[in-house]
Amino acid sequence: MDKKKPSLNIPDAPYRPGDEASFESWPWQPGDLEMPDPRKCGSEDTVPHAAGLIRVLGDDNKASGAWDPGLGADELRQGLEYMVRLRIFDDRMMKMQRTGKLSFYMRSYGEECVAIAQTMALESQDWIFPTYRQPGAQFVRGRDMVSMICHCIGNVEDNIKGRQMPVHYSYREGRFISVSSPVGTQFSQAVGVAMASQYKGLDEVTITWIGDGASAEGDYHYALNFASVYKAPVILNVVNNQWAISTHANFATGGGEFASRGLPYGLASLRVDGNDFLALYSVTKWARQRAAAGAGATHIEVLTYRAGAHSSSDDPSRYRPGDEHTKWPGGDPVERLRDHLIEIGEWSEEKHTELEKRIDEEVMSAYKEAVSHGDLATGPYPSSDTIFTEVYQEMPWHLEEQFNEMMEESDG
Ligand SMILES: Cc1ncc(C[n+]2csc(CCOP(=O)(O)OP(=O)(O)O)c2C)c(N)n1
Ligand SMILES: [Mg+2]
Repeated sequence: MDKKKPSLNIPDAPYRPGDEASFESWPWQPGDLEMPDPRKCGSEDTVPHAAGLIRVLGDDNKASGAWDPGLGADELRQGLEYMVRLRIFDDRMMKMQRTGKLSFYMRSYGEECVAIAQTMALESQDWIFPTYRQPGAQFVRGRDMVSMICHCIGNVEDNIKGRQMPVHYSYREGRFISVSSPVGTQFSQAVGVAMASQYKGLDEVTITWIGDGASAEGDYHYALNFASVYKAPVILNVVNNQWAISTHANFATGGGEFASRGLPYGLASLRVDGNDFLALYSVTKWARQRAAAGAGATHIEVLTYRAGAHSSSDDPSRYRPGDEHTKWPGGDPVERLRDHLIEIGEWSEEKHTELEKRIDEEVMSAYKEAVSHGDLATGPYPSSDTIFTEVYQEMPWHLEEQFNEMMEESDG
């Protein structure tokens, strides 16, 4: 008898180096998707939104449709400025990494819109549970660039005293929770905090993000289940940027469908163009209204493309076509908002060039100030006694024992 050959479905990336990438099968035009009443709608009312794509900015750079948030020019220019700041900051920091000034770096290239538009749509008391790909939320919450660079260097002014890898920021004043290196953990923690806010009757909403790859972790499913059971005021975003280092998004779901995974959990679920500032702002505002009204969580697939390398340690030309990001139908988020502002007569190429120049100077002067507190090669670094402090409010006995031992050794 012939032995049946074993087989298993092993998903693969649609394109590999040398292939011609094409994304034509996606529904790219701003659709006619309705905006349901956020306070009343259930998961069943969002079936078309999970299957479709919410888009406001069309290829003609005009805004249209029910999801147009109607933002004023000042807010749009502010959003553009934050995005340009993040892009230039990232470029400069990557150069610093390449010249040995930082040990490691991760850019948000192509995804600048995500954290910035979404954080702008929130209230200042709302909690942020980010990944390393949402540092831009800190600009919206007012974090000083010098302090961000001090963290990336790990010098004496690093607010977390060298405990974390660069880009794994903590920013208490902005309610920006420490980025966790084990991916996915923030998703279920965010739901817990949202449950606490609801229990205490506070007007606070929590937002969190997870990558397409990390959504294959259990934390994602625990989060969706708890969010659904307790109707937690939380906004659960899956940033589908097509890649998890060299692993294609198809590996996480078997076919690249993320938004609809919220539906069987009974969660309102939407897919949004993650390179469209207006659409992202709008869905987040909608989800916040929903959460604040006690209608529960919203699950959002943020559809985008990781245009850069995963990190300073990665070389994407090894596993995907080198020009794949230029084929992405969502285009570039910064250029799309810039072109929309120009289209409505509220911006110009000259103003944009001036803005880039001003921000570049700002980043360079912030870098100079940051290294005055210590650089990677020569320090000064945070003192070694800080190993024992600041994690626990009161030092537990076993740490106290080790601390005393260290002090005795340094005395002797
Ligand atoms: C639990 C865990 N597994 C593996 C890693 C190594 N790792 C870091 S980032 C990453 C890819 C994550 O991809 P994705 O979730 O799609 O997020 P993206 O980087 O695309 O934003 C992996 C595997 C980790 N940090 N934590
Ligand atoms: Mg990813």
